[in-house]
Amino acid sequence: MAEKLTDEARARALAGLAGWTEVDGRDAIEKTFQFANFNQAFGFMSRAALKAEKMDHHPEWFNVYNRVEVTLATHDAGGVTQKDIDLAAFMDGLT
Ligand code: H2B
Repeated sequence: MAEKLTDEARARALAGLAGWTEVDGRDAIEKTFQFANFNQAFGFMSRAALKAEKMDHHPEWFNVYNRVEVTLATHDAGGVTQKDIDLAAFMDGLT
């Protein structure tokens, strides 16, 4: 099972990811993606969903029209692991 990152390792990983921040009161990271329209937002979600399924690692997310709010944590580990960092980087690469 993936191991929870230490505070230091998580901070270091976040420093290399644009726009991702720690969630208040929870060991998780979050980012809000903004797109031109729903079509773009849903295309992003579709591509991310295929990757998530392949990784067996799934996002928590909320979509309204052109906005996608994403929270990443590894539920089995109770916090942020390298899997979350990898999925975050993949999502950034889609934009
Ligand atoms: N996604 C996330 N974000 N965290 C998990 O711990 C997790 C998951 N576990 N997707 C997977 C599925 C697990 O429940 C299945 C049984 O492999």
